[in-house]
Amino acid sequence: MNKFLLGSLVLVFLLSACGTSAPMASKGAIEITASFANAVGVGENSAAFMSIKNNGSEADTLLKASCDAAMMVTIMDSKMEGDVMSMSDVSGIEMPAGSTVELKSGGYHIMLMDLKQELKAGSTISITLEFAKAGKITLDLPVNAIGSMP
Ligand SMILES: [Cu+2]
Repeated sequence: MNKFLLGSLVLVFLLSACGTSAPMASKGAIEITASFANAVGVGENSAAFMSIKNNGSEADTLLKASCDAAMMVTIMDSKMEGDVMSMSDVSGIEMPAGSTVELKSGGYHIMLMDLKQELKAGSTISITLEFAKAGKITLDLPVNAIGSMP
């Protein structure tokens, strides 16, 4: 993809209203849409949410996530135990061919721990996802006021 086309896609995303289903990043068979991170202060933890689709005919795996703005980044799953929500690290997220995995509140998410900078609502944060087959995909996530849902 050339730079001009990439720039156009970013512009299209910025111009479109919230709730758009147009992909905000894609590479190989992987397409990422509707993503955002929660606004928090320095030293706090945030979570990033998104929808990841594997359009390919082969399975892929989300191996890890990285973000320069956080001291540590992990992929986590959440589940309810009784009426308590607990989160645990996962070693990766399997993406069967043709599947869509939703990273959302109460499920999988990218945990951004110990932020080095404030995440202000309305700004963006750069996160890189690494897939076994598709490789690295970097996207600029919009930062939303905490508590807002995708
Ligand atoms: Cu978490």
